[in-house]
Amino acid sequence: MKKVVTIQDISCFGKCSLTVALPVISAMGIETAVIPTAVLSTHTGGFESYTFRDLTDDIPDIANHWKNINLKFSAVYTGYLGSEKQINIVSEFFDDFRTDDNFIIVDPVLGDNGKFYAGFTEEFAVKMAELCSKADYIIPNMTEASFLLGIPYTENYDKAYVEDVLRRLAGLGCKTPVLTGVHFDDKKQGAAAYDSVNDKFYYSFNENIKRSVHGTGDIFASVFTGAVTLGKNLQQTLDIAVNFTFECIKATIPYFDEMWYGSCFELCLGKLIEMTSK
Ligand code: PXL
Repeated sequence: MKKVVTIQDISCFGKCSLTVALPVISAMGIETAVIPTAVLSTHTGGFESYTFRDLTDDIPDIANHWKNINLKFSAVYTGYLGSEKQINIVSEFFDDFRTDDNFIIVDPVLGDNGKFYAGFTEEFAVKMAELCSKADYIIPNMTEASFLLGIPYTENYDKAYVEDVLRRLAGLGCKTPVLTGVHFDDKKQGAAAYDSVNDKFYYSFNENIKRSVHGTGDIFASVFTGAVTLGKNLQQTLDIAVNFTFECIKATIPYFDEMWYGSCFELCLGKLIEMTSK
């Protein structure tokens, strides 16, 4: 059985990071080990006075135990990381758990809509860019790509701009950068990827539901990780991740007011199993 490890926070309420990655990757038939980087009472997007317990110091002990019992993973997938120290430790984890045939996937969680999430800074983005250099796949949105590259954020772009950003992201050292939330008009939204080894671009789009739903970046990255782990090719992987993310946003439409903090992804897990087994 395929096994992945995902390293990110657990926001106890709010449907993102581990409360998304664990059910989503498991539904794809993949054993999912976790390393929680922090425990928060909620995510930081719109809630106030949330608690934050940092678990950075636990990570090396967990890694050492796993080295002693010789655990191996088909993929190592990181999401929200809470401090520069944590990035250093995760970087060492990559060195310890990289094998000849596994993948490292970094979702460089930094922000959205041109702004950093609470607590992140330009210095932190520089550190995250260093971590990206060790990854096979990175999965930023346009905001995160701009912070990683130190370029201005724009919502008015064309295909040439997207491809230039993807080439620059590959220049950080990662083989296959993937940009999420890509749209060239009001009708379609999706993702673009650049296979820098073969110098080829890939795109996948679905209908654009013009509403930003919290946690959809984590849904996309989790499904992407699962599909790559199952051996899907880059086009299939993009299609499954884009289509499932779309399904989750669509399923949330009747609940938008009640669900301002997340998506109704649970209602779509059956569809994910169907998409995965095709
Ligand atoms: O969805 C990304 C994410 C993960 N973890 C925490 C967050 C966010 C985004 O706001 O606050 C704690």
